[in-house]
Amino acid sequence: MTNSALKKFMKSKFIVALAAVSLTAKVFAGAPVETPRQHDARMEWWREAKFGMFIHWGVYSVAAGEWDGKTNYAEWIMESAQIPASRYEQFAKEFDPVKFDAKTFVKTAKDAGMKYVVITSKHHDGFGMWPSALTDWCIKSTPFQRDPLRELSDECRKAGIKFCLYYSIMDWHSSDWGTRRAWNDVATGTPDMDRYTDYMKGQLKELVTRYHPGVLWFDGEWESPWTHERGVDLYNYLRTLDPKLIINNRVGKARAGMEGMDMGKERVGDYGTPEQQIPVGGFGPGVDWETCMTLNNHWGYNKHDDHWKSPETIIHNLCDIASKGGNYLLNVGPTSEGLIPQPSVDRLAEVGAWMKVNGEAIYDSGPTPFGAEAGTFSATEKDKSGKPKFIPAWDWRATTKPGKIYLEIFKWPRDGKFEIAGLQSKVTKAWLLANGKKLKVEQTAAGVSIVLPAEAPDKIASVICLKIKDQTAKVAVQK
Ligand code: H79
Repeated sequence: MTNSALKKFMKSKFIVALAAVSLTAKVFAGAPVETPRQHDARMEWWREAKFGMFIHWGVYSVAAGEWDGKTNYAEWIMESAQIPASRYEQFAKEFDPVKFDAKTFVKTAKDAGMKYVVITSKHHDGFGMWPSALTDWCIKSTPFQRDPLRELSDECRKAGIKFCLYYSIMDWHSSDWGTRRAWNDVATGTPDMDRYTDYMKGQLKELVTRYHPGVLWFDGEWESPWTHERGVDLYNYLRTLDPKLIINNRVGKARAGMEGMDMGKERVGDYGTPEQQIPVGGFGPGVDWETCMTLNNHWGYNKHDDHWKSPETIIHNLCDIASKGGNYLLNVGPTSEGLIPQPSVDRLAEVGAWMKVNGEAIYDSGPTPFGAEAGTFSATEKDKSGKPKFIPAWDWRATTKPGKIYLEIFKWPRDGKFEIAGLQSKVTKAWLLANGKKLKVEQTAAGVSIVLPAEAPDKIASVICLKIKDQTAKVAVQK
């Protein structure tokens, strides 16, 4: 299987690399005292879950992304189109999502293989999707005399799905948010961030005590009225209200742009939040993060947006993210009638069919032992220059569990074998998740070669499970 040149190459160029460079240390500061074990216990369900549904739903869905002849709006429409708050308030009068059925939402998430749901309780427009005692700018002021958060949280609990809430710190409607828009014609007095923070705490207390969210997902923290100190104080307040709560990093100010990870010392919150992107190379072990992403090009409902991601893209993203140690929070934007758009439902159903067969490789998995980005080298084949043939990472991904490696193969090899150089742990068994079919493995010091059937069992991603003798895979990775 090997030749002496290859052996020499491996000796000189391979290094044992089990840990990637960590760009970001663990993210939490100013938290109520918690041992690492207690922290792991609190994060446990979230780390196992891997795949969740984001729901961007609010009165902006009435506009359906269109205003004054322009059609590229969604949940940012109030700001982007500079709609006077008094006019924007009319959307609430027209928000009557009578077709909303929480059971259907939860079924769509569950059938997709999702384990948690994060719904916007309040987006940047400040509108509350629950009957708040602290403001009329909420679901109380719509014809829809129901409580969607109550209904959804109840159904989630019944279905074993974790119910979680998004909450925007920035508020374009409030009189007290520190950077008041010129078109906020309903605001009065002078903005007062202390009063605003009290209001937020009051609303969040309502949300935590009524709906018991597993996660509070903050956003809109970047404007200057919000400070690190306020972030730490809010984090501590909420963890005191519910010690089990998980809170994302956007409660604080340390997020580095849309990469979503905290840089510098002033870290707050429990996990990083890359937005619309998958971090190159991941962050190595010990860093919790979640990529949030849209299914088309908008978060909130936009009736003109047909740029749907393919099931292939979504499944590959899910594998990619898991192989880098992250979670995938995938968004739907329901209509003002209360329906998840059918193209979203269709795609999620396809992902769910894949997860039903292959979910074992994703849930509760750890990152790849082979290095997140580079790919690997063939154990036997050479390229034109005589070097071991490079197998680029876009052809496959890997995830791990104690004593197991899962290979998610995107592009089925045409030569009937899949090869990984550098795997030093003894493979005792190999099989396809799709049909349980056992696969022949040849292993030498250079790596393994897995003999495959001619046809891929899954045209999007076929998963091979390798049982290995070590609990943690030993791998020599080419630098
Ligand atoms: O709720 C969805 C979007 O409406 C919201 N986040 C997702 C989950 C979102 N808010 N803003 N954006 C998306 C894009 C805004 C980016 C910027 Fe910035 C705000 C660019 C400059 C200020 C964030 C903070 C990136 C750099 C600093």
